[in-house]
Amino acid sequence: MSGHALTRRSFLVGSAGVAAVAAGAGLVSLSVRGEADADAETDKRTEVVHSLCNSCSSKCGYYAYVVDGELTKLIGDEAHPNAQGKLCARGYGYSQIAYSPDRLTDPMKKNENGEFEVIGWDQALSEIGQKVNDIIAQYGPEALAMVQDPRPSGKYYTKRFMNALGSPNVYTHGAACNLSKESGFTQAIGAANFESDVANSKMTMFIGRSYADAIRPSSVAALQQAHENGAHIVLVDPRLNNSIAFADEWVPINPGTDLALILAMSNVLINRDLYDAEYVAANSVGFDEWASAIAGYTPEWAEGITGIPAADIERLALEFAEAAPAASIEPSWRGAFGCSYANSGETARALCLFNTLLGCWNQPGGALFLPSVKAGDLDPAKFPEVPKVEAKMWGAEEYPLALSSMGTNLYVAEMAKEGKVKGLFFYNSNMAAGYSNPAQLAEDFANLDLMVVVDVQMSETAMLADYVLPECSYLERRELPEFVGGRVPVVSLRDQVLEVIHPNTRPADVIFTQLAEACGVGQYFPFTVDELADAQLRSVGTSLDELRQVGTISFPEKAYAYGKVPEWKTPTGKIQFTSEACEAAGLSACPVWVEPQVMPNETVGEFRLIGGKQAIHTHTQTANCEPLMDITKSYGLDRIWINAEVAERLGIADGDEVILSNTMAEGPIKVKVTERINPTAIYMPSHYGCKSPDQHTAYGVGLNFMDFVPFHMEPAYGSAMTQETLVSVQKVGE
Ligand SMILES: Nc1nc2c(c(=O)[nH]1)N[C@H]1C(S)=C(S)[C@@H](COP(=O)(O)OP(=O)(O)OC[C@H]3O[C@@H](n4cnc5c(=O)[nH]c(N)nc54)[C@H](O)[C@@H]3O)O[C@H]1N2
Ligand SMILES: Nc1nc2c(c(=O)[nH]1)N[C@H]1C(S)=C(S)[C@@H](COP(=O)(O)OP(=O)(O)OC[C@H]3O[C@@H](n4cnc5c(=O)[nH]c(N)nc54)[C@H](O)[C@@H]3O)O[C@H]1N2
Ligand code: SF4
Ligand SMILES: [Mo]
Repeated sequence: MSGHALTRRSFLVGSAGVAAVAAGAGLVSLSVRGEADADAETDKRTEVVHSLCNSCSSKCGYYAYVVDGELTKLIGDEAHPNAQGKLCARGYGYSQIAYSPDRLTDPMKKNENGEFEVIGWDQALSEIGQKVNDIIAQYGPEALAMVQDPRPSGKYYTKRFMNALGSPNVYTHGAACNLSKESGFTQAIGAANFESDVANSKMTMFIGRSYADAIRPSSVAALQQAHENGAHIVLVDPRLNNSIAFADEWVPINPGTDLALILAMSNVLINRDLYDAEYVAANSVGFDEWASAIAGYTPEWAEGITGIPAADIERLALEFAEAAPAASIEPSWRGAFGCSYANSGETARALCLFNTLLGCWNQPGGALFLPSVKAGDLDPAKFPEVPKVEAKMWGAEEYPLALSSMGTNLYVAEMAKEGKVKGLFFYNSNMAAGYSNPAQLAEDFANLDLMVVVDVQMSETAMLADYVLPECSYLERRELPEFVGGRVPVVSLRDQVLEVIHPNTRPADVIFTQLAEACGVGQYFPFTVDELADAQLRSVGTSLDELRQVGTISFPEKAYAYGKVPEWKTPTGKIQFTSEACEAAGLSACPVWVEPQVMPNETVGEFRLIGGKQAIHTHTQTANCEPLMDITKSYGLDRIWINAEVAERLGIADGDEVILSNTMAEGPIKVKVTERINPTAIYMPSHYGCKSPDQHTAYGVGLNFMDFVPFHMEPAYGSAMTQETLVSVQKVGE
């Protein structure tokens, strides 16, 4: 156990460990949190506070060093399962948001000329409260909705606020991220996700997932370990991503065709009797139906669709059979089938079924279901229960496979257009830049009677709002405890690192409590965030004070053990090769080949536009961060990628400027010419094209991927289908 790995029982020892590590690193000596020490030579006061990064959903834990009130240093928390002692560049760079000159500092209201005016909190709250009540009186609480990107306090308070008003409409970012993947997995295995045991595997295949670009530090460490252990690591990606540093093979698949690859590999395993028949018989339903449905999906068939030679598809399947059960297809996150295509949900289902053929669930080196801990029941006298909202969320009927924990907020935009949703709140979400067809979204949102955005900077979504409410940055607030699953599950704290910098900013818990009061439902919020945090922590045997001392507390008694047969939480209690819900939603009962909605026609110069993360940026939210944008500018990272042979044919050289266009949008952009991309695709990094002039660093750099994506939703699953789009390029001056 590392010096930072603290358990409840060992926490006193652990606290000393923190001090030892810090002292060893040449810093001032430290006692436990809160007891600041003075540096004798400089007379500066140093405090060390545990917090969680807010630059992406991994929310890595770290220790923040604050010298005389200024943030000076971050050190990754070794006890945090996602950080394992390391942070990525974004974790460091994004911390500067606290000091950004572009921060929102006061509540604002849009006037009749469409300009924002600073107003006081009292006015903002009472006007929003009045409008919410007018909407409820006229249209009912279903006309209200919330879009939020889950944050420790935010996910609790936003849902409680909406439910208290009587609305079930609480949405995450899923429709533009991993909604199809998690919904498809749930149909097949009754769980929204799993984790491949990459480090201990003999073979792992990544389908559109790059640990080295779309970083989580613990994942990068696992991949490096796998590489050192000699695992066979295969990257299926139209683009040679940076994970190749720790991988053996690149399979440059035609984008949108991963389902065909999985079906054909499954076909090989079944035809050659190389699958775990005993495991399948004991744990699943519908296998025979699927086996006959995919009998025609031979490697030769798949070659014509995927562009991968049949011999390679067969070889990969045989290598899997050889390596099983210490092998799996990794679950991915977003890139290939989180929300990209008309076949994304079905690709997710097929992936789980392929892993089932390997018999790899909960096997060393296979695919694991890791434990997590959650808060127990709280005293209802102090934390009154909000009455259950019976109504279904918008989109639940039209997209029945979409997990209700995420929902499809694109459908909410449709409902705004149709006048059924009248009041829309956004928390930590830039939907108007990060979802398909931002221009249409702006038109849809213009129909709202009330649009409220809670943000830290003037996002594109905030620009459209009636009211903008400024949150203090994540370094200036303490939040509810965050429970994190893993080999050893933990609970970790985002504590307040810095004093509030702009006095008129407030944290989410205060904003939503005060909004609730202003809307007449304050009776459901008679507690402070500290009281709630403490109650949640006591329900799992610790306390806020204890967690504040150490930052992360683990639950070793809940640690993962290999070999357990999972409880399949599907309607049949088994792994479902066939799903009644899928059939009822108009899909095939078992996953079969589904064509992408559009396919590029090379002869007329069409390419599929694909996206992907860069290691130094997150979505739309870090482009305004100067230290990170400097890296973009130094390396020309906003360029699009074009295959070298294609470029030669089109007379385009590396560094040339082209016009990228389709029926939706067009714009100038420089080109990186490379052999690292499939010739049918053009890659555009997904972090640029900011249209908010108040973001002085990000504004106008590069193009926004989403401008080129039509507004449409994946049948049954409800995702944005962000890569069902074609583009062409023309050299500037031709
Ligand atoms: N163009 C583009 N679109 C994307 C993606 C992309 O990479 N590029 N990625 C997709 C993926 S994978 C996902 S998960 C979704 C994510 O979708 P979003 O959650 O909408 O992510 P961001 O685009 O980063 O926008 C986050 C917003 O929260 C604000 N914010 C940051 N910190 C705080 C805070 O402390 N408090 C509050 N209240 N607000 C804060 C930021 O200023 C920003 O406006 O986007 C998807 N869409
Ligand atoms: N640096 C960074 N890291 C992040 C984030 C971030 O914004 N920036 N966001 C976090 C979040 S919320 C998410 S969802 C994850 C996303 O994690 P990933 O899903 O790994 O991220 P992406 O870069 O979107 O996609 C991975 C790869 O998919 C490839 N790809 C595109 N289309 C296809 C296809 O049709 N088939 C196949 N096989 N591959 C395809 C892309 O070329 C890319 O290399 O990253 C997380 N980590
Ligand atoms: S992966 Fe990087 S950006 Fe994401 S939470 Fe961890 S340190 Fe922050
Ligand atoms: Mo995401």
